[in-house]
Amino acid sequence: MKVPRKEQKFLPPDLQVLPAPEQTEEEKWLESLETVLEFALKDQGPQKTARFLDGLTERLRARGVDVPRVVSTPYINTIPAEEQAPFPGDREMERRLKSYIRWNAMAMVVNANREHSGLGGHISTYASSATLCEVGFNHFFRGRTADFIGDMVYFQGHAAPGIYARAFLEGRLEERHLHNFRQELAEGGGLSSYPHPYLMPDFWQFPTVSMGLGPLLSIYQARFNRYLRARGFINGDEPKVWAFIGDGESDEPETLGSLTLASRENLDNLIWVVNCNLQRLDGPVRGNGKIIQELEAAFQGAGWNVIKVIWGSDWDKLLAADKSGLLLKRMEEAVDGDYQKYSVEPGSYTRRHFFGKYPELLELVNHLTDEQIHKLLRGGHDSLKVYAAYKAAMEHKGQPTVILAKTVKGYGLGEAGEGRNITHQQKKLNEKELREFRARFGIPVSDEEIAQTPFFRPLPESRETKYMLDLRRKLGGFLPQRIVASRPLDVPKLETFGDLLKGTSRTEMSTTMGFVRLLGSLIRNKAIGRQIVPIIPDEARTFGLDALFREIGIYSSKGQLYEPVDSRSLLYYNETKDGQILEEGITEAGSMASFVAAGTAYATHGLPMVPFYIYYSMFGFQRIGDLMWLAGDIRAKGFLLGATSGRTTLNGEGLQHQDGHSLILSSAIPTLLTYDPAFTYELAVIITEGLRRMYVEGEDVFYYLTLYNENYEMPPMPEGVAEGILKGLYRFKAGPEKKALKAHILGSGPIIREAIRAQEILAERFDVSADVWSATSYKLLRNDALLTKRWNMLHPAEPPKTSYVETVLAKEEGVFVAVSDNLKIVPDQIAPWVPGGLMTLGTDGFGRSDTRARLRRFFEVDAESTVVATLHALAEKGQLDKRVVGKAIKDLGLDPEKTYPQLV
Ligand SMILES: Cc1ncc(C[n+]2csc(CCOP(=O)(O)OP(=O)(O)O)c2C)c(N)n1
Ligand SMILES: [Mg+2]
Repeated sequence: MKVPRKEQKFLPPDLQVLPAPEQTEEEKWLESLETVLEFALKDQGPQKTARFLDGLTERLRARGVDVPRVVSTPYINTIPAEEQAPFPGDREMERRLKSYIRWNAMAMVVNANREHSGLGGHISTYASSATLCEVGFNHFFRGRTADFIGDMVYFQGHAAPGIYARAFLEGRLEERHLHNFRQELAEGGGLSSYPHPYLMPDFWQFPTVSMGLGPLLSIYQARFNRYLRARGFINGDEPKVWAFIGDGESDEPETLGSLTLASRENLDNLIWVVNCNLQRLDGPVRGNGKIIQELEAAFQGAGWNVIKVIWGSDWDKLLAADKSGLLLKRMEEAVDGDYQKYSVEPGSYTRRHFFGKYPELLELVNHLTDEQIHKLLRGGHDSLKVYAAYKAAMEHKGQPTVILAKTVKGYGLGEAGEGRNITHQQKKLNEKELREFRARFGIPVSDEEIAQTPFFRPLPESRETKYMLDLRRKLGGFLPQRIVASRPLDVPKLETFGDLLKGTSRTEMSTTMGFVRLLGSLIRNKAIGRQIVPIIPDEARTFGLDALFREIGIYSSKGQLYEPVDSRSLLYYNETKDGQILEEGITEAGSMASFVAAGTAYATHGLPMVPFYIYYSMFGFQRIGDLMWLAGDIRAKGFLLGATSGRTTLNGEGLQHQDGHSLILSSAIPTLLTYDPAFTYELAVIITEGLRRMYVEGEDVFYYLTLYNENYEMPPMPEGVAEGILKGLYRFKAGPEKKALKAHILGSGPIIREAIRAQEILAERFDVSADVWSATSYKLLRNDALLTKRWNMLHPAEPPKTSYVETVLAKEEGVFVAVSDNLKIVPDQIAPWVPGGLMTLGTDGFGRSDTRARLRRFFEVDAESTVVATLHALAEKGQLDKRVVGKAIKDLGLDPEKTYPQLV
């Protein structure tokens, strides 16, 4: 350790090497290196010097010298001015067009909120990203043509006004649309607040506004594009996937969580643009630091190509003129909070506080007025810099690229919000602010009109419009645009799954095993087998899907570079370049992103792919519910399979694993059909119908099925139950005739077997005939009942209709009891339509690890508890003496004083 002499006195005596008057060898070396450095700085400037040093470090490393890795580079543009690709466009024309778009984007929000305060919307985000978007639109984003699928662009969700404003200039939207921004229920419809394919299915492709989901999806989309290519589904020009992301958004774990997948997979078809306006909603993203440097380190470490676009062209001259290196030093010293301040204060402030720190720097800007200093552009507002960065990103090979572009939030809003902490939520501009905006961007709106904030669009025959449309034409057409043109699939008929329909007679099987067989059969199906995309987050062995490893292979862009340890076994871990399985590792979010990419391939690629995503049901809606909600919005198709479901059926894993509520969470997604099947034939019926509805009829729905791991004998499919299975309820096993009392027990999943056992006890010991029903979907029963009820209310003069559940149960006598391995609220969804009400048993409360039998007694969903509940329901109706219930509790061994797991 070399310690400067003046600090040595703080060292313990044995480490002090006093005196050392002579120059050491090391000091001599340093001195000569400094001479070289000084020469380089003077002659070549700081940027080049920094690169020389980088080069030198690389050479040292190549010779085996252990130079510590640097994860961030100097706070300047990655592409030096002299290496910048020339800008091919008409700058003045593009500036004008961009100004009109800025104006209209602002006007949309201001108008909406003037008429209806509280509608909201964002001005300042697009104001900061206009150049980033426009350079892309004019020069890079390729539209869909007959032989090119088009680039896939994820726009920052709350920059939507800018995207609408551009579509308006292009003639794709009219004034009335812009007037109805955020007023979708207005006459003639309106524009959705954010990108929502569900609401604007011909326009938006990718929902993004839930922070972090867009970035995550874009990585998996780029990877899925490669998967389709590797499997021979697509060829020709490769689309680029672009994602525009906020710097604040980078705080979301979903944003940065999958970066290494993109580099590992060499996704050079992926370009991220992080709009580093240094602010999020409340204030600065990293006031005390530098978000660009922090992100550079993260991306660099994750193996991405990083291009920083920090300074606009005006700074090139200053950097070149600064031979002292002090400008770079000052740039590095100032924290983001300072830079935010410079964007708010006048140029005189920046002169004094930024340049003024070192007298040499003051000289550097002597020739500039305060106004000119204030207007020194940040890189993300300079089309030349942005163009050069995009071009370099397009050409970069072997890695994904991130462009970190420094901008000003609310750029152009002046006192109405530019760089201010309140800018994110600024929705109103007063007349003075509007006039300033107009002047700054040269908007041809008259004094009389300005207070009305009219939209402005150059005439179709104007040079501006022609210029803009011409560029789009050359790039293949408009964007964003969602086009669905995929062929229907030749889906299998139910008989194909004969094995699952005829039952297992004496051998035992779980619904999970049944599903694995069904999936195997689908994969082997000649017509659609190749279209099936099995997705698993590291649980294939848990669910018994490992047999597929060898059969269809695990997708890996690298193939298998090693000999797997189990290569001699039949089911070895088989990674191949054209593998069909997406084995995602331990990432439910990543797996769901793959589901979305595969489930939307019918639109993004015109290819009907069928994802089956199978996972631990507890780590689905509970963990990544927002992504599943998005799957509905983006109109993804496919099957979600929540395996190891049931709070008592998955028994040993305990509290964190045992799911009894995914059916409730999933019920909230409007286009998701949820099912809780008990038997393998039910699975076959539901999946066959799902394939038909989604891939033949083209319905934009998707499916959630719970799967359980309890083995039991699977009965053969009874006659005539298909409709009931699909609608949510059918009689599975009628009770014996000639009993004194009548009851009905609705069971689902494996708990139906407790219902069957209860049926036997009730008949044998209590003279009650109970029918057992299989309730496959309470959600669908309820929705149908709700719709019927509403129709009846609104059509008082017409004969009332009856819902399916009412029709089926109307003729039945006796009491109704429901039991399942889920929260009581799951069956309770249909209670209002059950004649005489519903007595429900369920698994409310935190799970425990124990045997199934003990757990079922604990949660009171076993046969004995079901018997008592049925007798209680009969007693409540006055059909049975309550003392019989008391005796049953005792005889069946139930403890009336035990606490119930649900505590509050
Ligand atoms: C998951 C999620 N959390 C919170 C929000 C609310 N929200 C919308 S924009 C925003 C700030 C975004 O800041 P940044 O990502 O830096 O984007 P900028 O507007 O600065 O470009 C927040 C918190 C959201 N849309 N999604
Ligand atoms: Mg921001």
